[in-house]
Amino acid sequence: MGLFNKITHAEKHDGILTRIGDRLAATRRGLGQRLASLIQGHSSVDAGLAEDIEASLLSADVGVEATRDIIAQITAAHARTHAALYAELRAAMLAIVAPCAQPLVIPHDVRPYVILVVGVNGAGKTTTIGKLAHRLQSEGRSLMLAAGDTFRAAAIEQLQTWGERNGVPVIAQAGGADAAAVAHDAMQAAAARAVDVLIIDTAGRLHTQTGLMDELRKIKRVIGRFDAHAPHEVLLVLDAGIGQNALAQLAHFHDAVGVTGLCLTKLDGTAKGGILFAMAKKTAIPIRFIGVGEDIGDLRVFEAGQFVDAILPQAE
Ligand SMILES: Nc1nc2c(ncn2[C@@H]2O[C@H](COP(=O)(O)OP(=O)(O)O)[C@@H](O)[C@H]2O)c(=O)[nH]1
Ligand SMILES: [Mg+2]
Repeated sequence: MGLFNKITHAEKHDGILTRIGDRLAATRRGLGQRLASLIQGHSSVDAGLAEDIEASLLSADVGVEATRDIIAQITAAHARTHAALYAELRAAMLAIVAPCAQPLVIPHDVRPYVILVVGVNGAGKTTTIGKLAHRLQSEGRSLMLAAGDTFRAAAIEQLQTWGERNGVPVIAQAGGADAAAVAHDAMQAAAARAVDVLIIDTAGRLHTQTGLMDELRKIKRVIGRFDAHAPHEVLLVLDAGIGQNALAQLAHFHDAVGVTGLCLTKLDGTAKGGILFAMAKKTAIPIRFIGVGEDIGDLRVFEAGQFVDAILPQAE
């Protein structure tokens, strides 16, 4: 029985790995396979190889600092075999993202645990909420969603659709309503129904950024009146494909509402997955989840080793 359990667990792990590898295929091709073929036939790093590796890392949005770290580590390692060099490369990449692999832990004695989801239009907030609701529900939590993106009626309907798919109540008002009022209603309803987790969607329009940030601050204040520790998580959703812009977005949202965790979406559609290394190096902010597709199951807890292995082909 014990052995059987071990085998199925290992198989399950392999399955996830393969699928993540498939989903991250663009970054794997653009970064991982380029790195692998560059160091093919090398057992140590000379100046020419260092330059080529640097160019590959930079073009995949790994960023200057993380790139410098990786080059320094594989150069200092003085590997003598190709396998050792490859292992050093993996270790150097892992060392950068590992500190950010801090999963979202929702304590059982906080009710409702409030997650405020922020990010610019199109980043994937509403989709991430739908996936996250599904994930938390399958872990046995009761959920409620709040349609705090009141800017467009379509945004409210989109969240309601996710609510229906998950069988989760959605607190909403008509389009154009005050988002903070929706948050207020939701806090009240979540307490009345004793739900475990309340996830609040928000608007992300960019052209009135000051207005947006003021609105988010107001939502946060309203939530805080119900529970001084709420929101317990301010989850910033970022489209991984936007490259270095992701760092600027993080800075803006962090200044306004204090981001506590990240979800990097659309990693399935970009070769620029290297941005996670740049973010990790620059900010060390917890990366809670990655989005690897549009389906309900396409939200994964960010695991550093799994991520690096999905990007970097296994050494032959
Ligand atoms: N391929 C892919 N598409 C995604 C992912 N996350 C979101 N999307 C798509 O991105 C678009 C915008 O998502 P949405 O949740 O409406 O963004 P919002 O404006 O931030 O709420 C939608 O078409 C989603 O299906 C992801 O991880 N992978
Ligand atoms: Mg939305």
